Amino acid sequence: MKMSFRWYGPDDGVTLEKIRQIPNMHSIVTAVYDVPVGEKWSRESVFALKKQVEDAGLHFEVIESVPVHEDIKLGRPTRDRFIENYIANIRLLGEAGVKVICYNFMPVFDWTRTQLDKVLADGSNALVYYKDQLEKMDPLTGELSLPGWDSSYTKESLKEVFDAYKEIDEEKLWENLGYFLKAIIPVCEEVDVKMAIHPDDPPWNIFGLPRIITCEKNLDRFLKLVDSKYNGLTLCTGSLGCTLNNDIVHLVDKYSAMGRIHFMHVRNVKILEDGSFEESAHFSPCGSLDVVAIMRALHKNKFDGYLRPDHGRMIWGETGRPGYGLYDRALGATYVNGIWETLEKLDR
Ligand SMILES: [Mn+2]
Repeated sequence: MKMSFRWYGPDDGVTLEKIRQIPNMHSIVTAVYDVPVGEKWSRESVFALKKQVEDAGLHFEVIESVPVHEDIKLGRPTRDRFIENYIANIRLLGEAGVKVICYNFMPVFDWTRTQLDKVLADGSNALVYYKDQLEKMDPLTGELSLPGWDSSYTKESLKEVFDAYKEIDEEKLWENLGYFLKAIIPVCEEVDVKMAIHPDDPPWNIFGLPRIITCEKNLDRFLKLVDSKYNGLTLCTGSLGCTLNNDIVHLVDKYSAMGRIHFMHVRNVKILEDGSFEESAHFSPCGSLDVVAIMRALHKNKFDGYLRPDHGRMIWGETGRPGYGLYDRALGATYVNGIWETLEKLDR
């Protein structure tokens, strides 16, 4: 298990120096953030990023994300140009020593929450998804914008892309994902860069848009689209685990035994009675997931991929990017390190 931490680049208040001081920290998870979705990243930006990370004593081996242009998801005739750019980025990142690329295939929006600063009983605040709040949200008229969403959409362009998705059902989205994978995975095999798709978050259709990376049956189907270890998963426990329909420990065990998990996102969520959820501290009793059982499954299968503590709460008065403060994620990393060390020693 190689511990890693997401870093949003030089503008991130959580600096590389701070991240390095978390025990057992191995890799930085980052991206080039100033290039529009679908375009080629420059050699200068990628190698400057690599140098910064390595100068801080950390490895530059995981990219999250290289975003997939909407035309690829929609299967538009223009997709081939964007796939060519995507392949150029894979080759460039491979040259820079990157081992894993995380990406997702969610139409229009990345992860969705209904509130970013819900105050919990202990005075910390966290990201939450309340079904009743979601029903009142309309991205076409509201002012909704979440971190991680492509902020380049105007109201008109958002309406245009929503209209385009009226023609795309789940089967069509599968077809477009297959087309994309068949083009890129042979290149990944050639340059030794593993692709790791992030599950849809939350794992159900939202605002009428289809979502397919949601459950065991669909993960099986995904892995068979191109049956290569280079076509793998980012197993995000909080994304797949916010519904009781997914047995996270089983999924982690099954896919790590197959060698198809290249990147783990470990966080906890508390599932509420109506199917809403709140992000919680990593410690198992704080949420609905058994983090020890998740780590035990990885350990049993000799997981040697990357793992990062995913979203944390805001604690101790910290402010900053929702979900991506320093303190609670550092506590999460330390908690996971402790579980892993225990498993290693019990095994001897
Ligand atoms: Mn995640």
